[in-house]
Amino acid sequence: MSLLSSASGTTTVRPGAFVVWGDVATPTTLTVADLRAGWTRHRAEVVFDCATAGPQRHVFEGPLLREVVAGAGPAFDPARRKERSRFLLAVNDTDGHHAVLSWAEVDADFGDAPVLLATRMDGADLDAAGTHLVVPSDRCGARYVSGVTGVWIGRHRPIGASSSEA
Ligand SMILES: Nc1nc2c(c(=O)[nH]1)N[C@H]1C(S)=C(S)[C@@H](COP(=O)(O)O)O[C@H]1N2
Ligand SMILES: [Mo]
Repeated sequence: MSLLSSASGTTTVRPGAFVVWGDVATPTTLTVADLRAGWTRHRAEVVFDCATAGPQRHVFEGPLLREVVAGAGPAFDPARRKERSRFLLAVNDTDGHHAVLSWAEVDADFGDAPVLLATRMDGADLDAAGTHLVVPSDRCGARYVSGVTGVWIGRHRPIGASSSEA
């Protein structure tokens, strides 16, 4: 309960930490140190365009978003591709910036995008600032959410779906 209220912004997640929540077996609070210790680190040299500031170049290191989210136990059968393709991800900071992705975008059987939750940016650790969403396939920088405090995963619930389907 407190995890959910933290992630939705009604209480404060402690500095540098974020909550993985939504349709998961185990809502989990993680720090950048947890990300460093718990998953294989990947590296991404990226250039993205900011509508106001122009091209930005950064080097990020950190685990794959999909592996971190998988650790919380998303409520799908990992063997069923059609079931996984219904899931959405939403990543937010504390100040109202947020970005939505589809699970299929990052799933190895679908888009396989190497989206990271960075522990380092340009050689500096992000423990104090919080993890940074890295979407190397994006041309625009808007989904490079810095200071992430929440990662939500949930199933799309179509209008009119019965409760057993929802
Ligand atoms: N938390 C947060 N992250 C954010 C934004 C924001 O407003 N808040 N803006 C995004 C946009 S529009 C861009 S272009 C990049 C800019 O990244 P940089 O200036 O740090 O290179 O950050 C992205 N991440
Ligand atoms: Mo931007």
